[in-house]
Amino acid sequence: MTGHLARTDPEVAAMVERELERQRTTLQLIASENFASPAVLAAAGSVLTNKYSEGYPGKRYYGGNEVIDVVEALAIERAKELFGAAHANVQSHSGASANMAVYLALLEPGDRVMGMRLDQGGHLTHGSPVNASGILYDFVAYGVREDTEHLDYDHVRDVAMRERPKLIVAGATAYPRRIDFAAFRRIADECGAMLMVDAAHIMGLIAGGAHPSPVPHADVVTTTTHKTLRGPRGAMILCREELAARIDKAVFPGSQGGPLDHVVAAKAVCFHEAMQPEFKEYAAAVVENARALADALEDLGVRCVSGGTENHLVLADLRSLGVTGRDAEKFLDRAGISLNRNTIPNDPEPPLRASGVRLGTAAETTAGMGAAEMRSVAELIVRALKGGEDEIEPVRAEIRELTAHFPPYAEGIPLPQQT
Ligand code: DSN
Repeated sequence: MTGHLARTDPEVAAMVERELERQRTTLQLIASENFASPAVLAAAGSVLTNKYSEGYPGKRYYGGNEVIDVVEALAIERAKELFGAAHANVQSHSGASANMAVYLALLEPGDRVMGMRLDQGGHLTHGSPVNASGILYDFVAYGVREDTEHLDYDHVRDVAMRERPKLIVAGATAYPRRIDFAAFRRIADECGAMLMVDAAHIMGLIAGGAHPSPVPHADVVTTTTHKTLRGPRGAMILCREELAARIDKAVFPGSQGGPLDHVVAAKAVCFHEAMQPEFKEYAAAVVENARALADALEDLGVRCVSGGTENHLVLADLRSLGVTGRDAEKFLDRAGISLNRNTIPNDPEPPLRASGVRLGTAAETTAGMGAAEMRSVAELIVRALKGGEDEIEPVRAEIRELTAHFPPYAEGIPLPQQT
């Protein structure tokens, strides 16, 4: 080990190496994760981390921002171009911060907001009672149909007309179907609400044309940049021009201090990558792989919530295998398969146990896996869950073999010993 990190702090350098090894030799099926490109990692690990730049391009509270101004303006222009948005704020540190900034911009404490039920796919920041969103605002929820497990837009409309929210939040963390943003817009208009779309999970699919865009329909769109969009860990907010000043003010000084300029630069790189023709192929392959994974699981007797998928994720109902989501998550971790437990709609189990697991294809598609590998993945998962302890080691060995053919960062990566 000869690089700076290895020389200065071999302990941390070893951890970075160990995590890279884990990512290379186990299956990454967590639906909110991906492998950011070496270019994104390089920008995120750059000297831009040294700068303070509270404010916005041309209006900073610190000197020396002539380069940072150009970087942030470039990220903003690319975000607007990529998604056809009137305004972009690229400073949000995370999806949760982005959502809270939007609420700060558009709502007064106590205002009524409508979001998707958390146990049916909504996010913590869509009104969970233990999150600031649920503490500060009066959230009411809509859900999926009991029979189809698809969003029921008549039900969404009924709740909206009854509750008259000031803001409707569309978007989810565990919903395998396309979302009809035009329907949400019609409902918002009818009940006099604004519409915010939390597109964090599907933003890469939108960028690549594999999911319809919410941008023409929503007043505000929030997203993380590290899920299907495959950028650095972070977030951004897109909005109509009329809301631009309110949104910017709610991010800084409303809820954040200095932006993470190295991450803003990495977001610019990720937008550039998402504009390339290959990204369209990538987004289509992510959806195709999720469909192949769902089909294979169903063939093996595992029910997929809503009957399958139209995006990057699959929600598998494990009750036919007699295992809870929690036990499956722990067990599969030991077999080299990384995913997370998840409630299924109307789950008989509490969230900590849950009846299902959520699987996503964004990361392993980046690594190069295709539909044939997804079938193998489904077989290995079912084999491990049915076989118990005896199957852990054999499945682990097969995962090692499979991932050896699809290593992330095959093209090289700045390792601690090199930088
Ligand atoms: N934790 C993210 C996810 O896994 O979907 C959402 O914040």
